[in-house]
This record gives sequence, structure tokens and C-alpha cells, in this order.
Amino acid sequence: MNRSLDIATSYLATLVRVPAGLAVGRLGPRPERPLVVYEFEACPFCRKVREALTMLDLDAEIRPCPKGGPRFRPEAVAKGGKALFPYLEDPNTGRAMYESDDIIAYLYESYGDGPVPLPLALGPLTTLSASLASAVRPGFGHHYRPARAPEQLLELYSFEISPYARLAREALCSLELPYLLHNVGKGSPRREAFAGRSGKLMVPYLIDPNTDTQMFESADIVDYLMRTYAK
Ligand SMILES: N[C@@H](CCC(=O)N[C@@H](CS)C(=O)NCC(=O)O)C(=O)O
Repeated sequence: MNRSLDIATSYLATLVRVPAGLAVGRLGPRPERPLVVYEFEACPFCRKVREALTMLDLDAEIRPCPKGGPRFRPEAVAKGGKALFPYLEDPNTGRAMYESDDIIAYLYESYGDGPVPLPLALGPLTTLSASLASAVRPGFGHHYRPARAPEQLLELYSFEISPYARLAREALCSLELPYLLHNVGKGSPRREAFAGRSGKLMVPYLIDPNTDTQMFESADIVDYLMRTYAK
């Protein structure tokens, strides 16, 4: 897909889900360790969970499970017993679970102020619009593209609804590259520290400790990931 079409369709995906995954709401206790999420970018149920992570200002270790992926899909099945995504592990409480709605309810109980906000609580309507967001980016962040595995986790600063951050997450997903997702949605108390570290407040921002690389710009990030990891 050419760049203009990429951006236009990613904006469409953003539009159908706005305001979910944009701004940080009321926060509860902060976890000491990042959550672990097995998921894939194109999955509408995974999208709902990623939106909750942004709105709760939570970091997560993302273990991408694109179709045909040789590493994290089998790992998730070995742990949870079935190939169903998203699958959450919370190393702070030892809890692990399937089912996006159960995961979201758990996250709001544990790290929010209790109730799940409206954009994530509309049942079939939430699922329908989350599916539409996937439909306008057909095939992206869905299938595995052969790649070599990095030794260390990459890091990505992002927030779910950003059309540009989506492009970077799709590439990380299809290459099955695990990464620490730092959510910095609007109103995140961590935005200032991020801008101090990176030099400006813009997402996506990728850090790759394997090659000592840090960069902004979704097109550059996608290009870098393909050049560095795709086989
Ligand atoms: N009710 C589940 C549905 C999850 C679901 O159907 N996930 C699909 C992906 S969107 C899945 O895992 N399919 C099996 C696969 O991808 O192999 C939830 O809300 O989490």
C-alpha cells in the first residue's frame, strides 16, 4: 500500500473508534510490573484491550501473535490452553485470562476507578466498530512475515488511536517482534517524562536496544523494522 493510502485508511480506523484509546481517564493503583498481553494488531477484541491500556495509562509487554507466527502463538497456547486472543497475564497478581470484556473489567477494577467507560461498554456496538477499524486495514497486523527474533525487547511509545502509531504497531506485529508498549495518551502523567527523554512529544517513537537505535516517524520506523528484522 502506498503511504497516502496507508495514512488515509489508518485515519479511518481511528475515526470509527474515537474517542476510545485517546485520553487517559481516572486512574487507580499503578502496577509495579508491566502487564503481558498476547494479541495481534488486527484483532478487534485485542484492539478493545489496547484501548483500555491507553485509557488506564498502563504499559504492557506485547507478545505479538500474528497468524502463522512460530513463537508467541504456541507460547500462549501452552500457557492458557487455547489459541484465543487477547490473552492477558498480570505478573503483579498472578492472574491470567482470556475474553476481552473480562480483561477490560479486570483492568478497570485493578488499575482504574471501577466502572468500564462507555466506549468500551457498549457490547455488540463496541465490537462492531472495533471490527470496522480492522476492516479498513485489511491484512495489516494479521499475518506473520518471516523475521529474525531480537535478543532484547524493543520499546514503543504510542497511544492506541494514533493513526501513525498504528502503522508502527502493525509492522511490529507482523514481524512478531515483542516490545514494551508505553502508552502516552492525552492527559497521561507520563507525557512530560517522555518528551524529556525523546526530545519532543510525538508518537510513534521506537527504541531498539539491540541496535542502539531510537527514532520518530512511522514511515522510518516501518522501513527500519523491515530492513533490520524481515527475512
Ligand atoms: N470473546 C473473545 C473473542 C476473541 C476472538 O475471537 N479472538 C480471535 C481473533 S479476533 C481469535 O483469537 N481467533 C483465533 C486465532 O486468531 O487463531 C474475546 O472477546 O476476547
